[in-house]
Amino acid sequence: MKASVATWSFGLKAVQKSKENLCSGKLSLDATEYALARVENDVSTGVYIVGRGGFPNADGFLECDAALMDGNSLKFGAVMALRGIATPSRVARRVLENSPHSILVGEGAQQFALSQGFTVEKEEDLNASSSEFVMTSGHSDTLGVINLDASGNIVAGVSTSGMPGKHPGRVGDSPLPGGGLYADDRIGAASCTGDGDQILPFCPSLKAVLKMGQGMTPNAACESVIKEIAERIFPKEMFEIGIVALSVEGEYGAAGSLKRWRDIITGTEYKGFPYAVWNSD
Ligand code: SD4
Repeated sequence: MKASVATWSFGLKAVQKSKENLCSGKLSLDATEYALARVENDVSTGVYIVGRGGFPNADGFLECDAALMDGNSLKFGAVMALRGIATPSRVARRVLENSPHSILVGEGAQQFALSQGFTVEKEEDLNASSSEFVMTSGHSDTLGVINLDASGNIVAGVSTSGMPGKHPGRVGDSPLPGGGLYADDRIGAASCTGDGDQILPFCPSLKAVLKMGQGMTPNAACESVIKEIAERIFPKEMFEIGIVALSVEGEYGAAGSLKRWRDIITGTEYKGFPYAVWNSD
């Protein structure tokens, strides 16, 4: 069984890319990196969501977080608050494979990227699509991708520019193991998106994988994670969170809260958390 799942509707491009690569025999790690990078650097439509053209921070700089986790080796590679690089997921892959460390941040992450042959781009070239467009069209800004290849290897990856106007150096849940992503070849993988400052202490991706390990379907595991958060924060207001999961059998599922800050700002009705999926069945 081969399968691919991604967060939000723009994740469809990542799933299509993953399908192409998984069907041509690529392994999950490659397929996940290529899918993330395709969306990060998507020149086909002129609309960018993550990576190039993501939301600037409070100082007007694009500062990206990205991570990959391999469910077979349990190796983890992440870059956080990385400036000047349009495809942070590619740097995260290099951290996973070519660095003795798992996480590199800020200047250190950029220094590492340079040592790996990446080019630091000018800020103007990284503001390729107007954040205004992204805000008003209701696009979300975190891509989570999970891929399962024919050998049974499952990999999760994420890429985000984080919260728009964030404090320089701020990191959310997305590039943290157990937070924005988790993968284990014995069970499956999960990835989540939403309000990272609120999400972070709940470790939703780890919890979803553990629940699948206890026998829940991916859908039931995702719903259970969201319900537990809702119960735990009651009577405070629920925050924005969406989670996708894929088992090593290729079964998928997702759940989300019925709240999205962009819709509140723009006065749009939110119809639920969209995600994209493909499997070879
Ligand atoms: C963050 N979780 O940095 C990300 C933002 C996000 O859709 O997922 N937006 O907090």
